Amino acid sequence: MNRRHFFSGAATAVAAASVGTAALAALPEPAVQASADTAPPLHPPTGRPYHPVVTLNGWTTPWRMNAGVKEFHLVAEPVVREVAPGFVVNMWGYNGQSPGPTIEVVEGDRVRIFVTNRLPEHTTIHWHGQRLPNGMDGVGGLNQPAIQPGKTFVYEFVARRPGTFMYHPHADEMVQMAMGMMGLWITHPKAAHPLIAPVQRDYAFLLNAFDVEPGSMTPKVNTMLDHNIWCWNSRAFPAISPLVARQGERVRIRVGNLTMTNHPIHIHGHEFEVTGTDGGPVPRSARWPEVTTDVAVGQMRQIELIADEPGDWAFHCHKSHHTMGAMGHDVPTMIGVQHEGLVGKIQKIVPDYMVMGERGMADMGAMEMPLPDNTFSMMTGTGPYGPLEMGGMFTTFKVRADQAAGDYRDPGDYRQPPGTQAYEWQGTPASTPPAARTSTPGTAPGAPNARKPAPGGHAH
Ligand SMILES: [Cu+2]
Repeated sequence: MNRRHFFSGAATAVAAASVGTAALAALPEPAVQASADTAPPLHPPTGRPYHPVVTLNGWTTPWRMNAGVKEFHLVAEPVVREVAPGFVVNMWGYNGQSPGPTIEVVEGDRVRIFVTNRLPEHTTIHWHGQRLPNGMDGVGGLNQPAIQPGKTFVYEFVARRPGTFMYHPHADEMVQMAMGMMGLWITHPKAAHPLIAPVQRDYAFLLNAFDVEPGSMTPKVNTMLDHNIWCWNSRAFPAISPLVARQGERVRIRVGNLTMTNHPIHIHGHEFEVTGTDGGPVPRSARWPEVTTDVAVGQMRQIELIADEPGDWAFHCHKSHHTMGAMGHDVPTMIGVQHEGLVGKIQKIVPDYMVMGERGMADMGAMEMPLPDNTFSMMTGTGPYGPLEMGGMFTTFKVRADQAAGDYRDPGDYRQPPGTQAYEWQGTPASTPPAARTSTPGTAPGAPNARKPAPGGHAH
């Protein structure tokens, strides 16, 4: 089903049709999404009004209004997620995708969520950050029996406080989150709130990570730290949608971390404030300007900025190995190693062999090294001035004076006004010789104390 069809057809039909008594006794039809594209915002057809979020490479599920209760239906199931064009991964998710659909409600809404389990093992859903009755918190064994395959459970509570939340299993959770089970939950304020500013753009995404060996299609689920596919909403650069804004707009970006490590999220050209967490809005006295904010494991951060600088601005995780694709792992440092004559010999044995990193790794961004089936290259993406040498947790924040309000389409590459771009100096070339070495290896002060890593060990 394509997206436009989905939103003009099924969504409206589910939410707006007058639903008969028989239908109300039945489960709500689960809305399913086939596309990994960013869906347009879902303006609420019923219930209290709100300004909807845009989920990067995701979507918001419609609901059914049943006697004043917003009813949702999540189906936990195996899905095939396109992480990037040419790279699909067998994941577990909800309603056709990983992450599952974003749930958007309004403070004070009574919400009923039907959860059907179509996985081969039991599951539950925990509603991270919510105030709710203990029996609705979704920790298998502690708050409820697990939902067995084929069964449907019902969660029901009032969305008591506005904010940025997420949902994920609390049953075999290492495996189920490693397989991609998670989703966003946004509770909008019911009225003007002293700590929640109106914004013109409201973006949301989850940080997630997978361990997929190049050439394979299914994540390894027992990986503790050494993940190689770094994603925003199960999507990797250059396939992550850009965030776009009209110059002067106030923009909110909500980020939640369900990986096993922290991610310093960094934006170029603008400063922002953290205006909220999954614990609620941050008091004004506790806000300060930042250009990077660390999102630790299990945390959410809601940042806000004024998009007042036109351009295509990098927006990424600042851990540089998180902006690399799958091939970036286990590559030895070759800087300074002379390969002359070696390549031909190796190519007799390994025809596709290519030297990596003799002068640094930037060559990798431009070379077309043959890749195993079903992966994506280490450093990729091309801009108007060449390869970006990025992969993973990276996208762009595109600010334009002529972007129409509410238009989320990619405006294309930014054209810098003449005289505002770094340029090559055309004077006499520098002739200074390289600095002489002041020591030979092993003779520098402290050298005897330097230790080699243990054989087989490698750091990240
Ligand atoms: Cu990171």
